Amino acid sequence: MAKLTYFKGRGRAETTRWMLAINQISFENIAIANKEELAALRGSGKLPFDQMPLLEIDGLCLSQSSAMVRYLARKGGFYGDNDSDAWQCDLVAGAVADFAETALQAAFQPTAAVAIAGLEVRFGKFGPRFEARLAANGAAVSAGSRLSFADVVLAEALSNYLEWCPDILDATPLLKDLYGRVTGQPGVARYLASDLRYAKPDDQYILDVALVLGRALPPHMPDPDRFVTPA
Ligand SMILES: N[C@@H](CCC(=O)N[C@@H](CS)C(=O)NCC(=O)O)C(=O)O
Repeated sequence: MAKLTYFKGRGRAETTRWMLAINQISFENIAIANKEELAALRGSGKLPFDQMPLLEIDGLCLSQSSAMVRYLARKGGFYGDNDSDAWQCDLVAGAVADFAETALQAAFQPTAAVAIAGLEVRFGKFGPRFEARLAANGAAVSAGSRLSFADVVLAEALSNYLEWCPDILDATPLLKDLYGRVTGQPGVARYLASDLRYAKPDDQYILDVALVLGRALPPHMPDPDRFVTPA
């Protein structure tokens, strides 16, 4: 069974979870809960850049979420059929990474209204372009001629946007349809309904991350430096 080590939440591990899910690869979440556990993990030599997430699979220790996603894409045949398809997958996945960052940061905003406003602006930039790409491609997928990891990471990003802005896909029907098809894939549907899927990030998640990394909390939270380790 694969092992995915990260905080107790979605964050930068979530695209890998969706790729494990679509590949129907069983995995367990290992949640690092404090500085001591992170220090031990770093001491194990499994993190080449001292960063999480870590994916242990096929006897390998994989780091960098984008590399994990691509490893799983190659493994499951989700990287298109030729170099041109693969380039398209990378193009879309690169745009998705930019688009997804706003959703990753949403829970760290001072209020829900600020988070939602930021997501709406970001969707206004990228949503119509993803929609246009689906229309132009004609294959109901964002890259190449069949479902790829680009569609999976796009749907993962959209799942976060939808939690904050439930109507956000109403004006982009092709994107909405793609979202439904990815989340309807058997492995993904099973994952989303399982205990492996963490809830939408909340203040507790932000506290967990700051505690583990010894970092400051967002400035709007009480006593923002409470976990910062003096140099
Ligand atoms: N590009 C990396 C970013 C990894 C990253 O920044 N991880 C954070 C947690 S979300 C971390 O481990 N930070 C501690 C550090 O950078 O030393 C990825 O996507 O895997």
